[in-house]
Amino acid sequence: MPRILTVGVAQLGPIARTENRQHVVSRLLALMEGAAHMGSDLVVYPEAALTAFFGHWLVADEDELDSYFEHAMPNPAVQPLFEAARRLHIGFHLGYAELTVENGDKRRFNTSILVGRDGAIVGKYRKIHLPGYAEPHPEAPFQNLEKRYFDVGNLGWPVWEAFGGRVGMMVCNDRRWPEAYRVMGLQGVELILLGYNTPTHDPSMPQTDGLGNFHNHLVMQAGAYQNGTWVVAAAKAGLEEGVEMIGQSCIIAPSGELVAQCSTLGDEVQVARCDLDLCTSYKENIFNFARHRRCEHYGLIVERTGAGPVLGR
Ligand code: ING
Repeated sequence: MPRILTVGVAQLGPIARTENRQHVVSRLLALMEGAAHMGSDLVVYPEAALTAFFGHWLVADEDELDSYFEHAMPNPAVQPLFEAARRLHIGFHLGYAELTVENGDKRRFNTSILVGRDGAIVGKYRKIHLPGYAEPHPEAPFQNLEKRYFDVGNLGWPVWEAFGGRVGMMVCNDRRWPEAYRVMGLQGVELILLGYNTPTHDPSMPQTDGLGNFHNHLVMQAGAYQNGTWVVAAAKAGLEEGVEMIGQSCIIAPSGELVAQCSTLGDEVQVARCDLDLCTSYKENIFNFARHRRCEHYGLIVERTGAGPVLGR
């Protein structure tokens, strides 16, 4: 029985900092309806899909900062998404800012969840690679204050049995780091879901202006191919609160080929039939970790470079 999953990548255009959750959720519902109309079993939303990407500016007031976070998931504002998932029998991936209390302390994470076709939460991931800095850079045209607003994710990169395959998640900057794919690849992942908010300009590396879209697809196509997995990536795109962000949301096959891509900078859904069994030939042949990956010989290189522990030992 072929394991074919029809997946919708749901790109969002800008969300204004004054846009309320109800209006954003209505946009997400329209995308979910569209994806369901095209036969999707699963729809993938971006990182920070409920609010403007507030990491791009300084929020000095703690109450205002907390207003960008979800204090529970689900909650009344997003409940219509969970109900629609049940009604349409479609699962979804959602990125959002998570505020929780652990051992009496407020913790803040850049989080994503995977929700099944029955509307129940299957799994949660908290972003590990937080780009940017904790103190504002006044000279920059916009900020990236993720190190100020979020704690480093503390859930690792789990892989869940879901939707007939092995599904994992990462968030935005994680996609630039091969370890993120490999930790899930070592768990047999077949479908990686992610969202991103990526400015076209990186103030720290102006020489990469014009390369944003290339680097975006480069890292995900490589990660997909080198780990024999599908990758579905949804952008928050367009000019959001003065920051121009890339689009090009896409669905990438285990071959590394782009099989679907958004072509606007607004709310747009594209769908592809993802045959999860296409992963198997890559995992059993060219990227057969057990047969070809010789971790025991990596140590010398690691010791010479002083790099961290080698995965898989
Ligand atoms: N954003 C960006 C990303 O990794 C960035 C940070 C911007 C990196 C521009 C490189 C260039 O796509 C988030 N939210 O991680």
